[in-house]
Amino acid sequence: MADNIVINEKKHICLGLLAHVDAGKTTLAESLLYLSGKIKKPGRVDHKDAYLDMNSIERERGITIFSKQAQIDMGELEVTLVDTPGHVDFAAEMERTLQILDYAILVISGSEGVQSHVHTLWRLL
Ligand SMILES: Nc1nc2c(ncn2[C@@H]2O[C@H](COP(=O)(O)OP(=O)(O)O)[C@@H](O)[C@H]2O)c(=O)[nH]1
Ligand SMILES: [Mg+2]
Repeated sequence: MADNIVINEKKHICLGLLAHVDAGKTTLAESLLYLSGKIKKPGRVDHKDAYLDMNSIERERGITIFSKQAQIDMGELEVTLVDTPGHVDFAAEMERTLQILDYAILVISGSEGVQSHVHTLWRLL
């Protein structure tokens, strides 16, 4: 994909999380933010305190509606992490992020397997 941008001599990448709704994108984002030291306590979608599901409607419904980003410092690497909505109703919001991603993680639910929306996401990527 696009050349990576160098900011302050650090490599910078834009990393997107994509998946069918409820596969675990926001939960994975929460873990990455916690393990990198960005947040002190891991929140949970079902406890309505996930860092990136900050909108009141998102917290109430337990789903991501808006794409959102967080900055993670990983030593030599600066990562802009982008969480996206997996619900088909909000697909336009997810597609909006594709043009700025250097890399993407396509999350597959271990219990649900490869769902139809995963094929669509794979083709889009
Ligand atoms: N058992 C289990 N539940 C998970 C896991 N990852 C996410 N969940 C649960 O699955 C639901 C949806 O997760 P969420 O991160 O909101 O998925 P998203 O829609 O892809 O952002 C939440 O209730 C999570 O607590 C996992 O690895 N194991
Ligand atoms: Mg989510």
